[in-house]
Amino acid sequence: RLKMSFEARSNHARCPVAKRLFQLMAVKKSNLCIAVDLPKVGAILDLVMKIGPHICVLKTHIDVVEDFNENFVHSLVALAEKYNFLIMEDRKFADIGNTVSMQYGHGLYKISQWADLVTCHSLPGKGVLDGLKNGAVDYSNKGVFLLAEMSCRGNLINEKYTKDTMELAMDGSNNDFIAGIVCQNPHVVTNPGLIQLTPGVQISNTSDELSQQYSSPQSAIKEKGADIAVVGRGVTNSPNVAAAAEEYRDQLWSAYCSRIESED
Ligand code: UP6
Repeated sequence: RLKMSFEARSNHARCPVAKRLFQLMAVKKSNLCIAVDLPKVGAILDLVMKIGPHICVLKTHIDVVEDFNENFVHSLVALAEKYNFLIMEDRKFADIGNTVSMQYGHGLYKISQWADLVTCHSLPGKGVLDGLKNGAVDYSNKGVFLLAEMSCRGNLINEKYTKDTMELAMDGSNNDFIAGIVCQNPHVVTNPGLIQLTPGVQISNTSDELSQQYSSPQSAIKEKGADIAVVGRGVTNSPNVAAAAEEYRDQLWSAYCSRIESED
């Protein structure tokens, strides 16, 4: 997987959204996902207009938005079409099927109506995925990223949990819905059709005060095996977000090119 191009890997994807994302990444030459963890819709939309040209995925935490309204998600979807990126709501679903079905399709946010991708903990087992499928109007154009590992220091995930998560992801009844895996190590994802998403990437810091741990763009792609790197505050706290997004995009894309081209 690590030496294959995104174009070639798109043929291995079982989930239609993963196939679309591989192709989008190859065409746009971007493997940058930006996390827009900001509280106001105006600031989010303003940021997205600046970073849109550089990203393959925009990652949201819709429940940190203070002035949420439906027009906001319509604007986000319009920007996703204009700049050609996918929207991932990082909800980290982790409950019984019936509950996640409601959380995904209903409530204030109606996530399934606007997010192409969502994140999900594997902790509850297969039921959480059945619940998500149930909460989507048509799950054939939706995808899930399962968390097999986390970036924060002291997290309770162990090797068995990671391995069992991969078994869940590869299960024949789910693999058309699993777009990828959130993890931190290069050996977790072996199937070339799955996309490795790796958060905890920053150029100027190695940690924050709340246990987050960072690696550099190069290390995320070449040592940790990320296909897509998630950058949050590294871009959003920058005085020039467009320039910062471009810098991360260039570094991440060169690291991917060198990974697939190198001899080792
Ligand atoms: N995230 C992590 N680590 C994980 C999973 N998800 O940091 O293991 C998410 C956070 C945040 C983003 O919820 O939205 O990735 C990282 O943001 P940062 O770059 O500002 O630390």
